[in-house]
Order: sequence, then structure tokens, then C-alpha cells
Amino acid sequence: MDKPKTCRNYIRGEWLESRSGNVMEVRNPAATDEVLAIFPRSGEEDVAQAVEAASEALPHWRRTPAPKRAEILFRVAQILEERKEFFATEMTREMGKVLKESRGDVQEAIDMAWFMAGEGRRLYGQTTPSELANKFAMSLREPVGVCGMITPWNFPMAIPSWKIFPAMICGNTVVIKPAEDTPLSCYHLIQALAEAGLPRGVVNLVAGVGEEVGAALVNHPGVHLISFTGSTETGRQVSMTCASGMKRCHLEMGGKNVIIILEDANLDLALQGALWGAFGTSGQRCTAASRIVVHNHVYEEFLDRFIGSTEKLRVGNGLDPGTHLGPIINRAQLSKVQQYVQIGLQEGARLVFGGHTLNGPEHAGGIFHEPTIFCEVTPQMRIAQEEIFGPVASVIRCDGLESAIAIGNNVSYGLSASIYTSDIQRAFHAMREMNTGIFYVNAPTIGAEIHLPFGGTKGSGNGHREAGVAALEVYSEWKAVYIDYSGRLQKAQISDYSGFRAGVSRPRRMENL
Ligand code: UN1
Repeated sequence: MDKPKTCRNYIRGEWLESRSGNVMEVRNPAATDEVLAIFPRSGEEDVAQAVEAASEALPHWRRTPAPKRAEILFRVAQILEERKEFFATEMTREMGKVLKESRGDVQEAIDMAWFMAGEGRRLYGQTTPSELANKFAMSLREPVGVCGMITPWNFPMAIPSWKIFPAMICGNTVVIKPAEDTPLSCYHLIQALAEAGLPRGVVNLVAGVGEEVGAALVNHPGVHLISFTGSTETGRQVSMTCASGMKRCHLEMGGKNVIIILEDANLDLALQGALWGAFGTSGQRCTAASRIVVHNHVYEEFLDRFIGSTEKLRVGNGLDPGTHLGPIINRAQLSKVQQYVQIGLQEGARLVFGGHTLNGPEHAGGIFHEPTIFCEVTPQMRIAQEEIFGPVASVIRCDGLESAIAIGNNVSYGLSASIYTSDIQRAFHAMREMNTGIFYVNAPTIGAEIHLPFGGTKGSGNGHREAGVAALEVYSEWKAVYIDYSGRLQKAQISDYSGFRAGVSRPRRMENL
């Protein structure tokens, strides 16, 4: 076992311990005896120092031309690419997901770096005619200010990159608090930024726990914007605190995503999609397919095959190439999964596969749970309504497209949905009717690409989107600019141009009314 790595906060370009000297351990969920890293357990005073650094860096950074800001992101993309394998391996040790998926997580950060670096030479506003003569009108994007970011453990490098890179390219400065379970991947990202030539104070990292560092960040008057990814409950608290401090608030929260399988679906494809959507990352994705709504005509066949394929999935250490499902992130999350298995049984759903933690010799020392399938789930059961964030799939019957859509929509979340059908009309109909931010046809609910908007409706978000150019809306303020070169006072809505207002005299008939 390697010696744990000692990591520090990154504030004003320096690697610092917490002021209190308190620390916290990062453990491998596949082998909890293994301490991977020791991080500062920071407090309010560390947050204050980081916010001060970010505020001081802001004037120079916002005036740095965006294409120059982008050069740092181009370099970061290269550094991440060079070290992809190392970062992915460390991520699997830290977070548990299988190595292929960790590589995908690093790749999302690389993709986001390239994409946002490109935005440095776009950041388009509009030029548009003025209604007045000899007057020019345009709109520009300006930074919001100091951005506080609170990120989750399930995509420990990708999600920080989704927030940091667009914020940087728009000219903001950043203080980020990574999830307490997985600060190491974010630390690697910040190291890469530092190596790429990040000016002091532009991005600062403060490690610690949510109630201490997260709360201090949300409450700090020097922070202008909070971007939070996590549970709907915490999101609500964050949102209320931001409201009273008049901070811009971007929330990315839970999901109860559905895969609809109609009777005309390619069942082989639907089966692969259901397995990947429900059990990829051990179900620990906000886009995971936790509900599978299947048409009565193919329900039995699908269920049999779904159970048969799930039996073949191997749960274990994500570094082992034979593993399909890695561990659950921590014991609290495991007990949540266990509780939902009990709830499902009490509600009368039929447990047809799994349902247990894995404690045998092969799994000793880790936090593992079997992939679990409930069938005969009815849409109102709690296991069909509440986010579990674990490898638990609820299979629900439907008798047609309309009932599938109604079941799909009848939850308090609206992140991702998918349909398997060979009928283009039904696919388009579902695309229009599903009230979600993300929709897939003949593909599972997971697998969003970084240049499209990511986020959801209802309890999944608060109207903003991450990724793609949509992210720029979160991290910039519009400034409308008017340049009058007429040399006289012109009054919008009032002054006439050369004495006439063409076509705006009232039609006679109207006047007679
Ligand atoms: C998340 O589940 O928190 O679309 C993010 C996907 C990934 C991102 C998931 N690209 O599943």
C-alpha cells in the first residue's frame, strides 16, 4: 500500500494547509483500509482567504483578452491528455468506478477544455441595428465576478471542469470546494491548471466538508455566484441562502430518469441500454436510469433477459478489468441503498435480483452492493419516485406510448429520459412530450456530450444549463452598448427619423372603431 499523499489547498497560487491545521482522509471505497490522501479540513477562515485571493485576481483577469485566457485551457487539455492514465487510475482508487469510466471522466474534462478554449475566440454577443440614425448597438458578455463552486463525488474531475472552464473563459475567478469523498481528482485538475500558467488567485481550491466549507462559501458576501451540483435538498438550502445574498445561483440536482421500451423496440439494444443506464457507475449518476418502463407485450421477455444479463455482471474493484460495477462511494450511501431495498419490499414490489451488500472474501474491505432489480413496481411507489443513487432498477409495466409518457413524467425530477422504439413518429412524439432537459432515442439516459446543454427541469435544476454554450449564460452578464455618432440628442421610442414614421400611422378602419 502506498503512503498517503499529502495534499493542500490552493490559494493565491500557493499550496497551503488549513489555518486550523485540521485534516481529513480520503479512502478507497473498494478497500477502505487504504488511505489515499490527506487533505486539509478547511474552515471559514480558509474560505475567506480564498475569496480574497479570487477578488484580488479579478480586475486583471477580466481585462485579459479572452483568447489569452483560452491559451491556458489549451495547455490544460494537453496536460490532462498526457496524464490521462494516471489521473484515471487515481480516480478509480478514490471514487471506485471502473477504470474505463474514470478514463471517460478525465476525457470529459479534456473535451471541455478544448471546447471552452475555442470559446475564447468566440464568446459571441450580438450586433444589431439601432432604431435611431447614426447609432450603433451591440451586446457583450462580461464576467459575473467571484464564482463559488461546490462539486459532487461521482464525476470528480469532469464536473469541476464543467464549472471552472466556462467561468474562466468568461473572465471570472473561482473558489472551488470539491466533494469531501473525492478531492484528489479536482486537486489533479488544479495542479494541471497551475502548470499551464494560471495566474495567481484566478482559481482557488479549498478542501473540506460541506457544512463547513460549502456553507461558508455560499454565505460569503464576496462571492457573486454559486454553482452547485448535488442533492435536491442541499440545493434548496443553497438556493435560499443565495436568494437572501442576491447571488446568482446555478443548481444541478437529482434525477429519476426513465428508459421507455416499447413493443417495437430492438430488444437486444434496449437490454444493453438498460444495463448500462441502470448499473453503469453502480447507478451513481444523476442521469442513471432507475426506472425502466416496459410495454406489456415485451415485459416478460425483457425482464427475463435483463435478469439473465445482470447475473453476469461482476462487482468488484474498478481497477480489475473484469469488473462491471465498482463500489458504493461510502457507508452512508450504502445504507441509503439498503433502506430503499427494504422500502421496495415493504411496498410490495418483487425483488427479482440482488438486494444485498457483498461481504464475502472477494469483497472484504470494500463497500459493495449487488445490482438489484425490482419488478411489478407501480409508478407511485417510493422506489419509483425517489432518487436512490445506487444500483437499483425498478421495472414498471405500461400498455402503450401515452401511459409510458405519463409514468415517465409523473415524478418530481426532469433530468434525462429515453425511448427505445423503431417508430420514428412515436420517438418524436415522446421527444416533445417528455418534460426533461435531456432526451435520448435508442440510447440510455446516460452519456451526455460536453458541447450540448446539460441539466434538467422541475426538481433537477433551477432553469440553468451546464456545458455547451449554454454554460456561458451562467457565467456571464450581458452588457448592452449603444454608440450614438449623430452628434445630437436622439430619444429612443420618441425621436422620428427625418420627420416620418413609415407605416405606423393607424389604418383608417381602426380609427373608425
Ligand atoms: C452526473 O450524472 O452527475 O451523461 C453527470 C452522463 C455523464 C455525466 C453525468 N456524461 O451520464
